Amino acid sequence: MSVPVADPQADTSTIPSSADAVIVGAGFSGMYLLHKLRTMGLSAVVIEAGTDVGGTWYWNRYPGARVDVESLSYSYSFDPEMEQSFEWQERYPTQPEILKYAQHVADRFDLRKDIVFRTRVTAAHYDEDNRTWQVRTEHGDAVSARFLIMATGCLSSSKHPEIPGLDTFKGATFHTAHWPHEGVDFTGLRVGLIGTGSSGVQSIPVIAQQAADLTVFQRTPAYSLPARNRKLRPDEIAAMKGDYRTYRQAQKESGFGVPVPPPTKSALEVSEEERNATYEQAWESGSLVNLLSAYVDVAVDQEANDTAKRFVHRKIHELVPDPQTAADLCPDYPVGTKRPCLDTNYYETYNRPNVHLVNLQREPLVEVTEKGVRTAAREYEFDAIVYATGFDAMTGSLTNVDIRGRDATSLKETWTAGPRTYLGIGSSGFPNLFMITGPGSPSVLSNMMVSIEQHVDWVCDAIEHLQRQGFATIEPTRQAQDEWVDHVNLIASYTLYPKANSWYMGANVPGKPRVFMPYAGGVGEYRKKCDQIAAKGYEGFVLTP
Ligand code: NA7
Repeated sequence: MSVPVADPQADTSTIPSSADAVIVGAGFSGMYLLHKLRTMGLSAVVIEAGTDVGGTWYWNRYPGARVDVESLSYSYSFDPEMEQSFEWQERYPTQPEILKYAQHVADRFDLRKDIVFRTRVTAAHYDEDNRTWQVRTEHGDAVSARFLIMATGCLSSSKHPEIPGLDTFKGATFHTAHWPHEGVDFTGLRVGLIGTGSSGVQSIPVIAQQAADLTVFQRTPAYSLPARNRKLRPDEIAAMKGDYRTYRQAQKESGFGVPVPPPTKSALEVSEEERNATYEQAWESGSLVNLLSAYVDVAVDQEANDTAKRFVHRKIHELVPDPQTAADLCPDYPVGTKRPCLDTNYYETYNRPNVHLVNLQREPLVEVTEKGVRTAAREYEFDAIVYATGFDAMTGSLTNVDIRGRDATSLKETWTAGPRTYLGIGSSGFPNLFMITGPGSPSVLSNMMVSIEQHVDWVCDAIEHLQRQGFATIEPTRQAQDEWVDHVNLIASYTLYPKANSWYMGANVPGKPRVFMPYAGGVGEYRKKCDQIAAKGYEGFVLTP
């Protein structure tokens, strides 16, 4: 695997022996946490594996990487002055533009002086006598803190395909989530690419333009909409900046953290003509939320969802004239139940003579060989292989750290049948441990910036409450946690989400329990619940003096 290259510009600090809070991860969650805790007068240290800030946007540098939420929406709202002064260039910003934004935030608040880079946290054990977390790093450093805040992101523990021979290949290999900082030149190369989630869908069209030949190995096709990306117009920037507060409020109250007019009709109560016109509008708009929110029942009713599915299938067949390739690209699970993608020329790329699609459902992967990839049908020879095989999502970055709470209880062992949290923020048995956008919260089903800010604000308010009222610890009760897990499952059971083998369900990682991990009740409703719980003196949590 390629190893990330050190960034000479990144500053590093030495790790203190103690702090009020240890924050793990310097992505958008960790950065805002650090800023906020500092303003509350607390000492905090952030420990980060990368060489600079940015989290997801630091690591995922693959060609074509972009966010699928619009830039003016996918940004912090906590600093109105920064909101006005930062100038986004594109509707859907590229990874370099988002990273530039993260670096701008780090500079503006002088964050790096409290971030220890190039350091992975390996363990965090709760010391009951001293009511502190003892945090250890891969370099053998130790820091003790009253609060441990995991700002580790939902998609940061990457995975490879579970097939033999990964190390035998003699050519170059790359994982989309660990892309070399200096980029990769595929000119003249025969490239194999495994995986067709967002990372595959975004990188395939770009790699196809460079490589002599690109073979894509697809286990499950993605639903993808054209992003219709473009430069932002001065008038739309001015309109947003002229009334940002109203928009931010609407984000907070919305379902996905992206305000859209709520649907009023069922997909089944309108004529086919009207329905197709609505879907066409969503397709042309370049917005995933517009498709998923086109009708009240797209996400919850199979028959309604089938109408959207047929529409996208028809689009794929229009874009890809070869009937077998088009058929192979058509997903059979309900629209939206695996994370849909936004693309630029994805389906059209399969019309290029140098691009080939291998449907692994017909021709399963067998192994990686010295020369390339062997399927049940034949061996394919490559100069380079790209793994766009995704992540051990939502729980991987938490369970990879040896977190032990009261009575040395291991978080990983406690979660063997699936993650157990209260609100996706805390877990019973782990006092003063907070997770930002943890399993059981809307997180990956939403505009992450909206969910991150909500969690950081809520956690910091909780910490302030402890300080003011003289409490030492906060921890969810077992009962509140059990009820929340049941509630998360119940909401998911009303939807079509459990019908797909998605990473939302843990289905992409062999042996991982099949549990729908995010909270599907919407960010607005979720926020209300969190606020009510805080207003009732942190109902469902035990606060100890
Ligand atoms: P995803 O969406 O998890 O996609 C990973 C892809 O890799 C997906 O097509 C997987 O097929 C495929 N994969 C994973 N393991 C294997 C094996 N063993 N064999 C063959 N194919 C495999 O990750 P991304 O990085 O693309 O995107 C993650 C999120 O980032 C995305 O949803 C956005 O929210 C942003 P599968 O579907 O599991 O059958």
